[in-house]
Amino acid sequence: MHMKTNYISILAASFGLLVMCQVVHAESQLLDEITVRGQKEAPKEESLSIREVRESPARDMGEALKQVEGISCVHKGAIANDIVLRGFQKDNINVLVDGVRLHGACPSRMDPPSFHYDFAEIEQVKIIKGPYDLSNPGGLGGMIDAQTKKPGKGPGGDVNLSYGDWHSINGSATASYGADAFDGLLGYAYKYSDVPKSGNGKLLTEIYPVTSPNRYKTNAVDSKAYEINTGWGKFAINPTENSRSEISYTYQDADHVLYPYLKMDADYDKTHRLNWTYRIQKISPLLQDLKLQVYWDSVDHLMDDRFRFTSQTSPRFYSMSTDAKTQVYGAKLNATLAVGPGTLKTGIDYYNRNWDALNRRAMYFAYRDLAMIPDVSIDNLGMFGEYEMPLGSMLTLKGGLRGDLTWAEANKTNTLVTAGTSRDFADVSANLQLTYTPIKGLDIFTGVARGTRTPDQQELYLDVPTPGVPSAASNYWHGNKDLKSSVNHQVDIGAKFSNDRFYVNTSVFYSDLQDYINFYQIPLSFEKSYQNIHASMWGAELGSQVSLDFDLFIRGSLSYVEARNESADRPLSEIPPLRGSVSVRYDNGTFFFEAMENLAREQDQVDSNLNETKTPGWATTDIKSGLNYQGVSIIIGINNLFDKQYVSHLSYARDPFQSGVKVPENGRNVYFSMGYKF
Ligand SMILES: [Cu+2]
Repeated sequence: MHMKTNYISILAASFGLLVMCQVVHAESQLLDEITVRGQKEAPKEESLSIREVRESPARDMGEALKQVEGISCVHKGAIANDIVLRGFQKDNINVLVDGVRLHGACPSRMDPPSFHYDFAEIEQVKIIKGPYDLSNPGGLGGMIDAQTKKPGKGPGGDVNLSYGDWHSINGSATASYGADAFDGLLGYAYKYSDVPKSGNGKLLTEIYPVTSPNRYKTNAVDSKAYEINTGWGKFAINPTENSRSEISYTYQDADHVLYPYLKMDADYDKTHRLNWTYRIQKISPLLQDLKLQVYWDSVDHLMDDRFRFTSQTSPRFYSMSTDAKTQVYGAKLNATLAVGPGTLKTGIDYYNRNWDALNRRAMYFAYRDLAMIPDVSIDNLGMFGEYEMPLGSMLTLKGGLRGDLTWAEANKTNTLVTAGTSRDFADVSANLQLTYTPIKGLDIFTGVARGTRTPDQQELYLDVPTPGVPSAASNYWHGNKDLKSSVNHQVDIGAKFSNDRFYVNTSVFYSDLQDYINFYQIPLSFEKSYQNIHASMWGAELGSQVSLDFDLFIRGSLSYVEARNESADRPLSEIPPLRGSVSVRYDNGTFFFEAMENLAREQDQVDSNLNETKTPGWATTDIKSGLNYQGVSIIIGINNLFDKQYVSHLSYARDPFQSGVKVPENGRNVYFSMGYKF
């Protein structure tokens, strides 16, 4: 406990130091990042560059985004980390690729949206904290948009290969060509890993008691943790100087992905993503930008318990399986107009999201099929307008309004609903933002916003009845067909102070959540479901990056959030604890060395209704070093240097697919990575 308190005070002291530091030269990519973060991004915005992703041993975008203050992830195994923004997760946040809506197929979120794209496709990730993006429906907690690479002029490409402990491999290659009239890009990526070990030397698959029916079979314990192939292409034509039409397609095949967090593992995930855009700029002095986007994506996911002891006595090779499919198609038309002293952005958009999950379980004599998610379609039609204008030389005012109509309809029957059951929703989102710049380099941001999101297919119509007699060990998990849309009324205050050499960014928010959709245990029964509750959330983040003398850089971050179920007067479940990091880096543009300390406090804010338990605090150390020379980069790093055994608070699944154990984080791991860009 004393150690932890010390760490937190060291962290706080480092921030004091950061602010006081005098700063001088050192030309590098880092300075550009500091300039972008300090001067181009609003205090409520964050970004993650592909450099930061490449330097980390992260296996997917969820894990890579943990570097950003205010972002955590749910740890389920070696890969497929699910993003948590402040205290918001799942459908409370929008996780997009180039503005495309993409949803996972698994009802247990084995395949969150960020699982379905590869690093090598991405240039950078944009993050908006809070309900300030009106150009997409939902996202009452914020938005994360991964932006894909665009080909440069002439021939270009890059090759990356990283290799690390537990035979983890991440290799990718892209090739591109760009001319005035057209450009194109092709890419391929391969990822593989054996099961990682945690700090106690045990495999993540060895976390079960020897008597647990969910334990891995002997031959599966040390099998591969995942194997993923991704291929993509992008082709664009520029019919005129100010217009562009772009089409891109990605296919991803994930094979044999293990989830110690759950009772099942994934056999495969097959993902298609297709996106077409047509954009014209500078049409007239009034109409500055017009963009049409049409997209389609689909995921086919199969999971079962073939690697667990539960499948041992089954007539077939599994006792339980779920075949889940999802598909989204949609279109958006957005325009930017110069109206009066400011800029008006407006748009209309539509999407259809279908989700169908078939659960199959071994009963006494036969297998029984069940429409777990009964082929539910959600249609959404929305419109928005957002106006931004200067108020004198120091103030910028931005305000907007969005309206959405949503329909949900089940096309199959299960024990909860009959085919044809439907719901409709009408929601209004709005915000008003004021940015005050009293002196150059200081931005003070205030915002008030109303964000909304409709319940999803799972929260409405999911059905997983108990086989046999209900008991504490076999909970019934089902949706609630009467759920209302959640509404978030949020206030944000933030300040950012920056120059060419450093920035300090701080933000505080408060959310009043009406009809927040909460997962809960129905009292005096063996049932879990969803309910609308009154909840509240508040939190703060602090982030800073500083360039010092002698090519030294310091970076620090702190994130905190507290969330309450006001209806029941207890904490909300699955809220990340106080977290922070401090890093020191020497970087002369060619050579770098960095040491980083990651810290998390104990989480004692737990939901007693779900029997959530406390998670102790922890501290880990990472080091890395590398060379960048004429397009070649070489990096070697060690994560969790002292091989600490620790768990993240967000590493425990609940009924009915609870495995009963928390999944520990990876132990010490060494990684080596090489890249060449031309
Ligand atoms: Cu699954």
